[in-house]
Amino acid sequence: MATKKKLVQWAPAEVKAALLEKYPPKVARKRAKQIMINEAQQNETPELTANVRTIPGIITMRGCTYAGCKGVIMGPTRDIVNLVHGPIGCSFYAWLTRRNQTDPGPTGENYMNYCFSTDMQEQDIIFGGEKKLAAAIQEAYDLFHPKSIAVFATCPVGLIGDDIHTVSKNMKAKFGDCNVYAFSCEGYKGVSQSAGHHIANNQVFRHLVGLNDEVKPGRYKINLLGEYNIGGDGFEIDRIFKKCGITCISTFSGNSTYDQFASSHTADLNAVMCHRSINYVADMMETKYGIPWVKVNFIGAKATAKSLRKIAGYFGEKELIDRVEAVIAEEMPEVEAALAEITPRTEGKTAMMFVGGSRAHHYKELFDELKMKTISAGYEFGHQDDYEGRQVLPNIQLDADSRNIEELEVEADETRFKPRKSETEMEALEKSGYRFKHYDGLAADMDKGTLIIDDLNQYEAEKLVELMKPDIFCAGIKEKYSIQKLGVPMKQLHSYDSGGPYAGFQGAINFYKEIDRLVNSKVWGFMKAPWQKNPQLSATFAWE
Ligand code: CFM
Repeated sequence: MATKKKLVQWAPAEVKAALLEKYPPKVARKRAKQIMINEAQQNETPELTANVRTIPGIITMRGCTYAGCKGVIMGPTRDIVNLVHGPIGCSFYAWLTRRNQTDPGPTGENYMNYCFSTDMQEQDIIFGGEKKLAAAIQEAYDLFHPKSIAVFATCPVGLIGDDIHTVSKNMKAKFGDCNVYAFSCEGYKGVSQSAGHHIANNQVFRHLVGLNDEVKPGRYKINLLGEYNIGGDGFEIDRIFKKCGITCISTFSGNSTYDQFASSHTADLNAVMCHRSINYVADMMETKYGIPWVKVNFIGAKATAKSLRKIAGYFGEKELIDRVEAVIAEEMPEVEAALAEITPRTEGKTAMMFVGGSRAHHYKELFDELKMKTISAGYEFGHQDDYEGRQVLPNIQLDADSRNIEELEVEADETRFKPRKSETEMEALEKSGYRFKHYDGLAADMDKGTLIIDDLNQYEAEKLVELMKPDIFCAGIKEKYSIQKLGVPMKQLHSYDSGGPYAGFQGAINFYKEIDRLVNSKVWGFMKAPWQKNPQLSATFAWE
């Protein structure tokens, strides 16, 4: 293992067969549908099975529905009290571990440092926890007088049937000046955290979006959807927006506030970064308020430039287009200088990425810039459209697990629906190659013959590393040490270990340096002790 060859020869079909070899036939058949040898670019019908239950007994990389709702979507919002109704562990483990950063701003209102929980006990499970929940909401209100309190259900809450929505509604009516609402995001509600995103999107749309009609200053107003300010990514993107003269009304939900959500319907474009977690809100805002959405990606210097141009192109005004070009021209030399220094050391090296529902795709940009090859990638909980593009959406078969998650029925708002562009303007943009409501997915960007694997598990991860010997493996904390023990450096792409930001221009430079450090470190060659490599010890007596 420790002897690293430059180019490992492997045939994708053989690797796939080797991954499935140990499984019982039924499991192997199921898993085979989630392992795709990439040649399916631009398909109409999905080739890869995704967003289905993990087979019991398999140690998945996934998280739960509660994690997707409380941790992912609502977690980074600083001035909403996030109160978890459940046993203390659910709250504690969802507290600050994701490294979403916050700047409390001039008001200083920031509840991120607190861990709010009803701390359910056995007696609450037996006798019901609604009274305890009401008391906890009251206590949080008395202590902090927040504008808003969000309540999150954990597994036992759903099992015993506490009516968190009625409790929240009653408390909201009682307070009069605090918006209280709840999320039925029990951990078991869906097959992964993805269901939690959908539940969060629905409730944010229902209870927050559109509450503040006040028009904010700014000429080019957008929302940045699906950016969570991990390791300060959002701060770097904000810096660039400011420089370009783009006003970000609201971020869903990195370093966000209650008022940002409430005002988000006043923006003129939704720029969607993480398609998986937030496409629901983008679609609903378009239907209700007439705000179009486009996919963007601020991971990778070239991708950042492309996304900025996309935003400028939408507004179509020379002033903005020129300014964006000037910013790109100003930022790129430092990026190029870093690449010129680093790429001779990274060129030709190989990477694997198994992350969430969008990063495995976004980060490929950065590896491309480093001239590294992504030989295998996949999502923990992406849907088929995240892999193969939104054109497969009409052909995705909805199973009972997906139907279990509420779909909001949205109509155009009678007074506030306002198309941001005329039909002819939209057509002209589309004709010039501009694509709204579109995402190509991961497969389109992966080379032919690479392996795309959904819901990779512990066993397959190790097997894959053993067979394909990548120079770096990217995933999360659960994978980190088992991979490193195989002598391959492992970079966390969820929390960034202790690094970041990796978004935007400055972030790209940070990433190049970090990857250079990891793939060129000699330490990985010392993973085996001398006696493991050569078990025959020989010695001589001192007097010989
Ligand atoms: Fe979107 Fe995310 Fe991701 Fe995600 Fe996540 Fe995350 Fe992720 Mo971890 S919202 S899908 S649920 S980009 S927490 S910031 S890194 S798995 S790839």
